[in-house]
Amino acid sequence: MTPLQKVSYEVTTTPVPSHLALGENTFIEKVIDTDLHCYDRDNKLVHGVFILLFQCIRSSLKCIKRMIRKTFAFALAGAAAVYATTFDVTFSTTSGHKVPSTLYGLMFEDINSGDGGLYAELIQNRAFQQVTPGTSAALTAWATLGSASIAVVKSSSPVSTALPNALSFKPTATSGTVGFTNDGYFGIPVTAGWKYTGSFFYRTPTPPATKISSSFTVGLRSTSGTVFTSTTVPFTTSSSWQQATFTFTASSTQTSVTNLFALTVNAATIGELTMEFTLISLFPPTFNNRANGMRVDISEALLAMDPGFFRFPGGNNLEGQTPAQRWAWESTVNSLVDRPGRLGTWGYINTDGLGLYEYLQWIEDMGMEPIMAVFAGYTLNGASVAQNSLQTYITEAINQINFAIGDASSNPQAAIRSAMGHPEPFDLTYIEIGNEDFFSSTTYTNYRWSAFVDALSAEFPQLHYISTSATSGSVPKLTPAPTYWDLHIYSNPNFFINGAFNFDILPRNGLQFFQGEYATTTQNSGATLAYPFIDGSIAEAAYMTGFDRNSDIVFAASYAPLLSSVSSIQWTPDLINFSPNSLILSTSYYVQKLFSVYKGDFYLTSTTNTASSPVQWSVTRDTATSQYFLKRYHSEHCSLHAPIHPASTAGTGTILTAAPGTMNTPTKPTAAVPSNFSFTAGKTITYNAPGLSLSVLVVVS
Ligand code: LX5
Repeated sequence: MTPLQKVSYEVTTTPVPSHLALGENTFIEKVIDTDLHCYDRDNKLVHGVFILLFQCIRSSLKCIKRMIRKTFAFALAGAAAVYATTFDVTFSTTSGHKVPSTLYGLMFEDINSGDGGLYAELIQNRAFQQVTPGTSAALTAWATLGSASIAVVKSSSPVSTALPNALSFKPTATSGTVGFTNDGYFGIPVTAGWKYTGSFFYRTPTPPATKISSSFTVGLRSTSGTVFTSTTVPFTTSSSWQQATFTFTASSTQTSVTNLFALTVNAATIGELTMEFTLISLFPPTFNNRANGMRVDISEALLAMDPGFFRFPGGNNLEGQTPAQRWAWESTVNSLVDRPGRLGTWGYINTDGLGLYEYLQWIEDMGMEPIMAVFAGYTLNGASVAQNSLQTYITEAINQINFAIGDASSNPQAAIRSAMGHPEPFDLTYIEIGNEDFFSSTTYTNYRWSAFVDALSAEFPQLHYISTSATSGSVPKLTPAPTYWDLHIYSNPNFFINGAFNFDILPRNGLQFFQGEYATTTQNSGATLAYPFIDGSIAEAAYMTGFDRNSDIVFAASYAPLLSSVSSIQWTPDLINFSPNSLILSTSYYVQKLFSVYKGDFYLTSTTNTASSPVQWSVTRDTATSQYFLKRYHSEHCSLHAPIHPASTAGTGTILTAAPGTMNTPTKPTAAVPSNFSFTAGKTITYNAPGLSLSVLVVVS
């Protein structure tokens, strides 16, 4: 007979979980018997989601000592009063299914989050891409310093075909410091010890007969003129473009980010000479010290989530409003002077400095698996590319994939990758064909899906192709029949609580699902959210137990959108909001992180795992560390009574809890953050959790 472990949960009047107390040991290895119940103040059984981690660590040689780690995550909503609650959960420690390493990951597109965000470039509008010369909009972020004039012009001799515009600069005095400034993407951080790396192109359209040799000064300063750091860059007048490079290091940290990058010159040295500048760039230290790289703090916050995959580059930003405005990989590679930029879907210009190469290199550095989307002939104006015009885009997709994984010695697209610094192919398994093609299901069904997949499969039979034309597990018929489907849902807390079993009821018929986008975007009342709030985040936790439980058919899931500036916002809420020098990690961020870090690699069958159960929960195990997880949502204070065998000696835990409505915001970025605790364990755990909380309890025995 299969041995069982009994885990029960009892109500207490303790509003904050502070410890685990020990009780009777009913664990008899291999199978754990749990039966989860939670009652509201009227003593009615209510819905719940619950995370439980067990960890068994075998001794290094003879496996004579088994350690059991238990992790319980509670999502409890409710007021301060506490009412009778008991949880009993039953699960096997042997039967179940594997949890894919890709289960929890990230979905990214530039939605106020690439330029000025993940992509570490500090200078906004650095190359005057896609602007109309002569307009004030073309000068976004730029201003004169001293007696000078600036304007964006179409250069008579542009630095490249891709960058036709330049900043025309002319002193209007013959002495004094003159120049121009850039105020960055809503500020520029000045941080002690940071070495900034910069460069710019310049020329003198009509150079003087006698060459002038002088120097520019570049640096960071306050708006009132206090220079924090600077250096000089020598120059000579020439009608040809020259590139200057420089570095400077900040010796102080400025609390304010209202700082300026300034390029100045002594007017006495050049008089009223007109000069042109473009691709004026400044980077702080980047993640993994990559040139043209990513912001360190954002990368590290994402890395802390232990993400398994990275879906990019959209989302809507893949599609564009028209085919001409689509994300086209070729425009995002090679040198930065070869990238024209584009008007992105979200209403501002993408520099495409964060291009295909930069995505793939960073994904590799982060240890994630790419889920790379290709444009599939549908745009946000509702139009589909005609069947007889589709080949261009199919070829483009093949080339995009070859850029990532082709043989650099024989494939021209792969050779670009190699020249950019990565001769070896990147890892790539998943290709997403389009985005949200349920909006254009007829053309997707009639010809687009088959045209892309037939052609791509012929070239790359080893890859998996993800369809985007379904909104639920009730998938439409496509030829060839897809195995992989990307589903998106944005809703309110009730939806996510009630939807925790959405995947349980799907047939096991070989289909694999990707919850490529989901988030609580409104309150149950319909009111919109500026930031994720704890009620929604805990509801997402409820939904995510369904991912654990159904990870035999859910191979990946990602909250969306991932990132947004606090100063320029198209979409709320977002998982992480950032300013130039800070991050606001939302309550949903912490939920995502806890699920991902504790996802395990094997789901264990549990008895309450049915759609009719009022309690939502799942149990998984990590084989390497022999960790076991159980997840739970509930709307009242609850306590946990968990017998363990063999007896535990000690445990650690993490809890995220806050009053209903709590959000992490720029003014209160840490209103709700997880806290860690430790406890003494033994034969039984008793754990008291407050309402609206998510806890992870770890016991080793
Ligand atoms: C959603 C769906 C924001 C986006 C789309 C993504 O995360 O770009 O894939 O936008 S929506 O709902 O307006 O279509």
